[in-house]
Amino acid sequence: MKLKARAVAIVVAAMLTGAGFGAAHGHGDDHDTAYGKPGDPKKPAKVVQIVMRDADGKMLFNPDKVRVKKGEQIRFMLRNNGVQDHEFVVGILEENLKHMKEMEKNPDMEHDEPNAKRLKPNATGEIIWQFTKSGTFDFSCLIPGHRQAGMFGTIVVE
Ligand SMILES: [Cu+2]
Repeated sequence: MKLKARAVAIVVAAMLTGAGFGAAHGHGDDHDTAYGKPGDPKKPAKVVQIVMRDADGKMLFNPDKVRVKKGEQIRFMLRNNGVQDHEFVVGILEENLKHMKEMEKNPDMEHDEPNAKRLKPNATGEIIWQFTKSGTFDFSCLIPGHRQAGMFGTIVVE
């Protein structure tokens, strides 16, 4: 029995290695992206609190600038202090802008993906993300009109 368990462990390890190898060649399905990958909730993470607000036609994230060390895992603790639904979507700027245009056609699109969270007023939520690549990335609320009203921020990974 012991031997069998060990054999299974080796197979699993081989599969994990295989997945990483696949990702490196651009066809992995483990959510590796140009801006990092979903974090592991069991591992330590730096907490970054982000508040969403809306008032007088303006919408914003506070803070709207976040600095991260390459390889660091971040636990974004999100709170919606506005009176409307808002969402937090981390990504590369071009993708977020493209996604924003798609949402203009489908405003009811809801996100619950490793890099995105939609919150009702007074709701809280969190996203754990590991930034594995250096660069400047975007976070936005992609609900139609919100980014244009000021709801975006920048993440600098170095
Ligand atoms: Cu919003």
